[in-house]
Amino acid sequence: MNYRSDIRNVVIIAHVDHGKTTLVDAMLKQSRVFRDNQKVGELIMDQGVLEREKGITILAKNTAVVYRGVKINIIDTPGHADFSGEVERVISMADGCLLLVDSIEGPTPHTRFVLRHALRNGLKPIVVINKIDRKDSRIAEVLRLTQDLFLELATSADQLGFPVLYASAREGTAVTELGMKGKDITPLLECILKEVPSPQIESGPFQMLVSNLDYDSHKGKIAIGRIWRGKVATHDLVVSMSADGSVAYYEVGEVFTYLGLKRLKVEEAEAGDIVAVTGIEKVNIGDTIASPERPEALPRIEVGEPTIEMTFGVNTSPFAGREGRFCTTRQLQKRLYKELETNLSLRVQDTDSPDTFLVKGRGELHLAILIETMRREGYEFEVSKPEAITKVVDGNLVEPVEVLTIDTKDEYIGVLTEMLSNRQAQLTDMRNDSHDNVHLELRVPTKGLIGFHSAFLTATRGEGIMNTIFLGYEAWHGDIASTRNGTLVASEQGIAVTYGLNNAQGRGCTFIEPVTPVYEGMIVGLNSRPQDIAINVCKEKKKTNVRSSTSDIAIKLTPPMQLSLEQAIDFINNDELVEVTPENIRLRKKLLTQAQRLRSISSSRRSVEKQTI
Ligand SMILES: Nc1nc2c(ncn2[C@@H]2O[C@H](COP(=O)(O)OP(=O)(O)OP(=O)(O)O)[C@@H](O)[C@H]2O)c(=O)[nH]1
Ligand SMILES: [Mg+2]
Repeated sequence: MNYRSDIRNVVIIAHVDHGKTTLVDAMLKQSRVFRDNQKVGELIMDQGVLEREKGITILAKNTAVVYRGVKINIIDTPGHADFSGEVERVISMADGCLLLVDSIEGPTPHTRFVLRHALRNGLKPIVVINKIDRKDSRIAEVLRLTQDLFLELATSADQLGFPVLYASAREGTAVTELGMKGKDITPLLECILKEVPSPQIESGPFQMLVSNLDYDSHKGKIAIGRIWRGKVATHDLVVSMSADGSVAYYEVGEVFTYLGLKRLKVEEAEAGDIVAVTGIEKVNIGDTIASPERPEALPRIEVGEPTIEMTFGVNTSPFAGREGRFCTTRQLQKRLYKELETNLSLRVQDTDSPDTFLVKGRGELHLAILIETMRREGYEFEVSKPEAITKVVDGNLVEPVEVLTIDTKDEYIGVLTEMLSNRQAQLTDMRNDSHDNVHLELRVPTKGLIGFHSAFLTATRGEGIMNTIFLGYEAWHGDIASTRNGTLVASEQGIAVTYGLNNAQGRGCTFIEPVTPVYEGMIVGLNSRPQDIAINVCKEKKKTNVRSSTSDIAIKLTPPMQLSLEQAIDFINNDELVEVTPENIRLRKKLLTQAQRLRSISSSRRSVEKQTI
């Protein structure tokens, strides 16, 4: 075995918002990979439109900096639990990891999840306590908690001797001892050079594991991954080995390595490096590309199972086809199956209905991002309420369970406890500090978390942070009754008017503005009572000869509650759908006419009565 001392491969892992992408900014800026006058801003690696809008990383990405003649390949990962499949996808490219821990929040259940994964993959860890510039930081305590986490998770004694750095990613500084004045990020780069093992390489015929894919309109598919053995050069003949054991021959087009935000075209690249190659038309993540001399497949990338599912169907609303560019079953099916090529923790299945597909993901945000991406691409479709994926193990029904952590103010404990007990949550830990802050940890079945996020934000008036992480499967805890009120349902197709909406506001709150086109069965508001009621929001005031008083003319409507896509998905019940188009997000009943809905209620009642007889 040989080592390449001119390369280091590191992955940055942490809980959401602990500062991974900001730390990459600091390394990129210090390595002067930008022109002096280039405006790069912040969170440079978060280039996706949704990443920018939401301020979170969604996809893991590669970059590289050169420090003292050594190329450091850096992989930035998302910290949100819904995207943990991304961490699993890229971790095998690295030899070391930077575990970031926020100096206030400390290690979280997600920090435990990513660290466990990194240690199991044999990565050499470096701990970076970040945000030390924050006044309320509690560095000593956070370090102790991180050490405890290592004691719990280390698989060998040498993993316990991890180096610790203290950083302010935002200021671009890191120090090795607390109290030292930070100047730049050099101590971190030095530490990476010293602590992260040089990549081990095997000489022999070329072999690389594909960990990511990209597309280019001219170059076609681009396979990205680490070379484990040998070299690859332009025009080399290679074989690609897929999951079903099939083998295809290709000629390599171009070979690229990383530097800063660019890919550099190179004539050849060698084992230990992370490269992007073109010319391999049919390749998927997890496939091995190798020399035909020794076509041996590397172990495939394993990612955890999805926990929730929902249906994606062709839009069946009366407004179908009006706003989308891609509306047919074939287009929807093709797009969903294409997503599987890069979105490793997603699953798509056909259903009994040819127009509907079952899509499974790691959480509501995972699926919501897919929906939002598709709608921006011009797709129009309808989705159902997400549901937890249950399984039968040894004849017993089991369901996914998650750890929920909440940080909020003391005053919300009462309301949260009530909400959570209705959702079958069990409190496992509760800690207060001297400033009326409370930290709660609970075990909750995934089904109890569906729709919880919006309710949580409302209950805590935005003064709370919640995070969840998958724990495992447990015996079915029983059904949860919906606690949501009924809806206000449009009884006729037409254009909503102020008078009609004002009537609706007498019953509850509304979701739409005047002049919004509506159809029969569309949900236009939330009733203040448990039942659904049909209401004609297109109804105009009767014109009479009697002159109306001014108060009659100037009806003042309360501004509507406008639901975002995620809130809409959170909101609906099993008998409802969200209609998604590039222009609108509408909520609707599955059964559009009131007669159909009444018939369905009475038939379900009859079946309950039959069972009780
Ligand atoms: N005060 C302070 N804020 C920081 C520091 N590092 C990051 N932040 C802020 O923390 C927030 C989250 O930073 P990100 O770099 O996006 O965090 P992340 O870990 O990449 O988040 P995800 O990719 O979504 O998991 C941003 O508002 C940063 O400006 C720091 O050292 N000090
Ligand atoms: Mg990030």
